[in-house]
Amino acid sequence: MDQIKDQLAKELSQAASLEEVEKIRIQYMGKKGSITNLSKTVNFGAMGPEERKDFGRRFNEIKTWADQALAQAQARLRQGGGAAGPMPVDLTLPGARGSLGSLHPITLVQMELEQIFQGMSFIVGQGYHVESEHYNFDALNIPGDHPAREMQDTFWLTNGMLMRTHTSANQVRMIEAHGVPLRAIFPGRCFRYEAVDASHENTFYQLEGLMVDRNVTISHLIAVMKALLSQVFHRPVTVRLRPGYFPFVEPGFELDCQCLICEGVGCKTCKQSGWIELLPCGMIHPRVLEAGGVDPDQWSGFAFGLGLTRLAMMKFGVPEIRLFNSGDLRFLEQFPAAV
Ligand code: FA5
Repeated sequence: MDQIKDQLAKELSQAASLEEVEKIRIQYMGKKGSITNLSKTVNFGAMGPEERKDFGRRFNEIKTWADQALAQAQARLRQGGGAAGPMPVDLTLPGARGSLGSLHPITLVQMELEQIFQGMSFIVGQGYHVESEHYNFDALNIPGDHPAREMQDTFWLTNGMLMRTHTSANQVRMIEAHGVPLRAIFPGRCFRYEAVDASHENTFYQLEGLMVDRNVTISHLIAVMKALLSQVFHRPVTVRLRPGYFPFVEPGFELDCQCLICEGVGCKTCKQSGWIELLPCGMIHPRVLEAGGVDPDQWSGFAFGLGLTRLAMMKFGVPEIRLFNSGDLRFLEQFPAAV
C-alpha cells in the first residue's frame, strides 16, 4: 500500500494537465484501478480477524488519501499551476537583498563627534552609569546642602549610590586617572527623574569634554565649540552664548542652537522659544581641579556637557525625543548602517 501511495503521489506531482490527472485517477481508482483492486491481491482466508480489520482500515485510509490528492492536483491545474516539480530558476533576476540593520542615530552622532575630537587630540573615556555622590556632586563643588542639587532630579539607589545625572560625574575621575595636561571627551547615558515631553527624556545621552593645560582661556573654549558645531552640522547654524550657572564652572555659559526643526520660528520641540539648549560649558572651577589633585594656580581648563540626544534631534530633524528610546523599527530603519 505504501508503495502504491508513493507512486501515485509522484505521478500526480508530475501531471501537467487535467487529462493526465484523469488518466491517473482511472489507473488507481477506476474499476480496474490498482487501489480499487487491492483486496484482490490478498488472501482473506489466510488472515485472522485482527489482520482483516487492519487491512480494512488501511484500505479505507489510502482511498480517502487518494481522493484528496487527486482533488488537490485538479485544483492546482485549474488555477493554472503547472507540474508541481522544482520551480524553474531565472538566473537573470536580481538576488534578494539581505537586511543589514542600521546604527542608532545617537550612535551615529557619537561616532562622528568622537572622530572630530580625536582629530583635535582628545582621548575618549567612558565613566559609570551607577555613580557615587562624591563624583556626581561633591567633587563638582555641589555639597549636600547646595541648592544646585535640586537642578537635577536624581534616581537614588538603596545602597546610597545614584544613577549619574550628568556625564560631568566623570570629570574628576578622568583627571585622577590621566593627570594633566589632558584633553578628553566622555560620552554616555544619563538619568534624571524628570517628566518626559518632546525634548526631555528620563534616560538621555550627553557628551562631556574637558581640556586642562597651562593658560587655557575662554578663547580656547569658544574655538573648540565653534569647530565642533560647524563640523557636526555641515551647514551654518545660528548659536547664542549666554551666562549660565553651574557650580563646577566659573564663568559658566549656555550655548544654545537655533531650533533646526522650525528654523527659529517656534515649535513644540523648542517650546515655542526658537532655541534649543545644547551646550552648557565654562571654565573649570578651581575646586574641581583641586578635587582631582591638580593645582589651580598652575593649570586651567574648560569643560562642556553637550546634550547628545538633543544634538541628534537637531541633526536629523527628529521633533520628538521619545522616538530614540522607543525601539520602533520604522524610525530606526531610516538611519544608515555607517556614517
Ligand atoms: C549639565 O548636565 C552639566 N553637567 C553640563 C555642563 C558640563 C556644564 C560641563 C558646564 C560644564 P544640563 O542639566 O543643562 O547641564 O544638561 C546639559 C545638556 O543635556 C542640556 O543642554 C540638554 O541638551 C541635555 N539634557 C538635559 N536634560 C535632558 C533631558 N531630560 N532630556 C534630554 N536632554 C537633556
